[in-house]
Amino acid sequence: SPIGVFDSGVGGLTVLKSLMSQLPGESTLYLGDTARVPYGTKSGEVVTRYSLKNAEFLLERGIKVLVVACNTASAVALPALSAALPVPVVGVIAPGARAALRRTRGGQVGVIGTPGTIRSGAYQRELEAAAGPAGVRVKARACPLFVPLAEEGWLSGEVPRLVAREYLGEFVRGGVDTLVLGCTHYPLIKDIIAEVVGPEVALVDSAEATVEVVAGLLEERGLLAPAGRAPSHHFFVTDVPERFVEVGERFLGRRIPSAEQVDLTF
Ligand code: DGN
Repeated sequence: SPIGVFDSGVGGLTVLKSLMSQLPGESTLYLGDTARVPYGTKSGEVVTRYSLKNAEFLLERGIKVLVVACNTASAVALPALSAALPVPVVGVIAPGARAALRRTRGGQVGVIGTPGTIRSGAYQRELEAAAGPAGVRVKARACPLFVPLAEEGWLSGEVPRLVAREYLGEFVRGGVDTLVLGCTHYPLIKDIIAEVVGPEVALVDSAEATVEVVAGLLEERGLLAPAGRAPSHHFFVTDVPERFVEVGERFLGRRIPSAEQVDLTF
């Protein structure tokens, strides 16, 4: 059976991209809730309601594990999803936080994400809990303008550089040695972020860290796809598919042959 992945829209395709390269034998079902995007600026209550709906849709199609690719949904809805689902649920927050703790030298970790993710305090809590008595200093900042820049493909040049400087200049100078990219869209503007924060700051991609956790979980539970069968990848969206397919190809780094529009009624 396939791995289910959902996100508020195209962003989770960065997680799917890591998944397809780290676990090339696995089939996937991806749901982008494009009718209700963005999640990043909505309340936790609403994002949880949408997330449960998305999960139910994928579950009905026989997934063996659910990957919550959206940082905002992972930050606010993971307990509700884990309680409601009969299959393992993996979010992006805990893997990203743990990867940051493995990387940090001075225990000064920065987190950037949507307003919803940062406001929830989920990364901050996870980092502190996982650091234990060793301790960690966490600084968090919402960078909402990175989302439209990434979707517009505005990945280099003066405009994204200025935005990145505004968000991250002071922030990083305040003493951060490791920075968690806590939003699905940020891997696309990683180069600009790296340029602005400088080579002394390690960047942690939650998407990659998450797929490592998924791989470990599948192996541990004997759920890896049998070798020798060609994997399939299906895409579902809740709005018309045109923009998803066009923008999504940049996030996924390969063609999306088609996406099926589905109606998740409330
Ligand atoms: N997918 C969202 C996240 O990772 O938080 C970003 C897009 C959005 O809903 N604003």
